[in-house]
Amino acid sequence: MPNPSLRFDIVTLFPEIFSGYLSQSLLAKAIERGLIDIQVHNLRDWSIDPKHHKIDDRPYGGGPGMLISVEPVIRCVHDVQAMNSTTGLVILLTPQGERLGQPRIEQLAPYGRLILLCGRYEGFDHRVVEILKPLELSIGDFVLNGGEVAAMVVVDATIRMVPGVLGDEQSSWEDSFSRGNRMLEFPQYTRPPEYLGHCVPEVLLSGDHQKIAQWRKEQSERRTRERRQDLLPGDDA
Ligand code: 6GU
Repeated sequence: MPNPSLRFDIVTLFPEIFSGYLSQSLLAKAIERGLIDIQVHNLRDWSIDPKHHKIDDRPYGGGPGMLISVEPVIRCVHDVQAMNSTTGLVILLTPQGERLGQPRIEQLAPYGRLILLCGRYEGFDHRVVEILKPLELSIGDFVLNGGEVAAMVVVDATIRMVPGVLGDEQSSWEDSFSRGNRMLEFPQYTRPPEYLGHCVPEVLLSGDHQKIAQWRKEQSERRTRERRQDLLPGDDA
């Protein structure tokens, strides 16, 4: 099989978190068709402590919790990089990172290979950042127990950009935040035309495609105005 157009290497202390997600059909099909490849690596396998496979330690200067030590991470990333001919982009998932948005997602797929480092505990020894100079990403202004869920978010959003991953009938092209489009989606309806007194808007049953397009555009604009002022032009967020 030819090289996949996008390979992910996920470095984590909890590899089992990914198994359910990875067996989901869209992803499983894309992997089977050779479009993407996802390898999950247990950081504990790179511990420098042969006995207890310890990978964390207490922070200098005191404070609560434990930090992931620099040595296992550097050894792991170097070994993982050597598993494939492209070095790839190293991404560290951290609440201190750049807030992830669709423009950044669209830049990721062309790297061909993404190495995702998932933190736990109070984070990594800062020398991990100094040495690897990773792209640091956060998925929002809240705190997760670890980077695993954030890594799945990166994988899930990025594979949509790989040609062939989505079915013909689906397209990332028209996505709400795709390619400069910063509008919320209009509401959609399917059968039945009436349920518990709630009717499908008349215009959608009219068969008038021009009117339907106009209605959908108005709905998108209205929703965006009401819910997400920050997305509108002029509000440079
Ligand atoms: Cl990437 N990691 C953690 N631990 N918390 C987060 C996050 C990442 N993004 C938002 N909150």
